[in-house]
Amino acid sequence: MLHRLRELGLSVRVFEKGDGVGGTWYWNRYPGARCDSESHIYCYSFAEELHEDWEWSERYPEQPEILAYLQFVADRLDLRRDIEFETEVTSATYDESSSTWTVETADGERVSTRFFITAVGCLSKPFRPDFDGLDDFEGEWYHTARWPDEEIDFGDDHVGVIGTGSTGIQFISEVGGRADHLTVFQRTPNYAVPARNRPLGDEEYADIRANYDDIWERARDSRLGMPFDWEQHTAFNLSDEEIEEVLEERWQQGGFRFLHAFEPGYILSNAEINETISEFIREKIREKVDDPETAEKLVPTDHPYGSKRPPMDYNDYYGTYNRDDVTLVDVDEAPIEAFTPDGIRTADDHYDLDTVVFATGFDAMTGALLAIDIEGRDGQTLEAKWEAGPRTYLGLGIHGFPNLFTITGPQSPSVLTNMPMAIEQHVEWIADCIAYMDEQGYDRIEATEDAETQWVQNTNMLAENMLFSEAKSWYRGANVPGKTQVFTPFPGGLDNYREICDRVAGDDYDGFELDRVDDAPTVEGR
Ligand code: N01
Repeated sequence: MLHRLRELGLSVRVFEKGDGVGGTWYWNRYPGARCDSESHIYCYSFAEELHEDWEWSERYPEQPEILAYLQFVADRLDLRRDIEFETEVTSATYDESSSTWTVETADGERVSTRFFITAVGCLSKPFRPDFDGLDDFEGEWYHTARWPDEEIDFGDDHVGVIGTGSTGIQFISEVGGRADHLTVFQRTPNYAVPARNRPLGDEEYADIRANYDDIWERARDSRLGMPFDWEQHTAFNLSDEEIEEVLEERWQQGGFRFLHAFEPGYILSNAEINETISEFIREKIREKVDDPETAEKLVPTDHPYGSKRPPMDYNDYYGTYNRDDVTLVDVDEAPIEAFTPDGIRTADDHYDLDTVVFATGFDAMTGALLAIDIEGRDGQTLEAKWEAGPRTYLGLGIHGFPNLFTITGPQSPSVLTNMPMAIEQHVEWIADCIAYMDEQGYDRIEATEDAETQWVQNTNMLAENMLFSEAKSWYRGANVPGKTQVFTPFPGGLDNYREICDRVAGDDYDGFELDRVDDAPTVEGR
């Protein structure tokens, strides 16, 4: 966004809480952190020079490599000179008379700006359950999303992990065998599909480079922002054996290619085929875990495959439970009651622990936005407006909050896609919109109430027709006690969404109100 706005000749200041670039990949340094999107598409597509001078080493990039990539991009595009690091934005207030925002930082600095753009991420405010007794726990504890920048030696420790989402699964398979004992506190099992990570060979890489234009075109024009094909759109007319064959082939390919066995929207809306796929994975889990009782605890039955974000298995996750030094504790059956000075007490036992790792996720989608005290027109706060759940138009604009753009905001495809594709689409759309406003002499843009209401209804209706409502997921805010539960990302596909956004822009920003503020003081170049 910074790069594009500079290209438009605007003056831009970026505020960043961390002391370096990287966002998610700056904060999530836990052992095993890796991206589930394949590396060659988990990067920027807009500048060819970036592909030419960067080479990914593995099919899925590890956290240090992604962080190094983002540092490389920041240097190459000379971004750092406009970024204020270690600076937390605490509030942003819209002033109607001048049509400007005043952004305030924790240091007390106040900046006046014509446009206020948030790029705070969808999964950036960590969520930690409020367990009794944590203050009295005499061991060490960490949250995976605030991992220290140093190696932690678990060697002699009894380590406990709470959480078996994507993060927990990566951490558990990486640390199983590296600690004296690992105890996993699982509330809900998940469907982990083998990622099938491997180094990227020279020939394969040359092929990727030679075909990048085509790869990006297919990724942009896809539901999930990934350039993968499916042979059969649906499973209609296929026998059980043929379906099994397709699934087995995709299982061998691994990662998100498995989710492309059939068209992903179909998998997520057809309960019958979804159950066949879910059962296929359940059988794989049963095959991998030696102890049948442990296996059954690891088999998910409470939600359909894909109705929660599907995790990946990089390191024989299920095999980890065959080790003598790894124990699975079902805290759905016997919940965690409290921390004690020596460990964790559940409803039916006590576990002695030296270290506890919270892999308990995030206050997703809205948490980081609402952590900033945002006040729009007529003194309305975003927190008050979103009390019953987020309301946006396209996930880009909010009625009552003029000249605020939210990159990967609620009700945009964001987390249901390969994120860089969704981010780039938003960045391009916002930059084009600002350029259009300048060309036409507009000072202000605001989503209309009608357009916003229709968009929220549209998003909800699409989600209701899919299987998402059958899972207690962070997609719906169900992981944070007390949070309003509403499905938040746009589930209609990045391809369709892009078309809608292009049509809106082509129609003079249909659904937005644009106007001039005659007496507004000009804020030069902002
Ligand atoms: O968080 P989660 P995450 N007692 O919310 C458990 C992305 N990501 O950090 O399922 C006991 O998925 C909770 O249990 P339950 C990816 O989009 C991407 O793992 O609510 N347990 C669950 O098991 C992912 O989806 C990559 O019953 C409690 C876990 O904590 C998203 O980040 C890598 C509990 C939280 O799982 C979030 O993943 C990693 C309690 N009181 C993550 N409270 C990539 O590769 C919560 N839990 C790109």
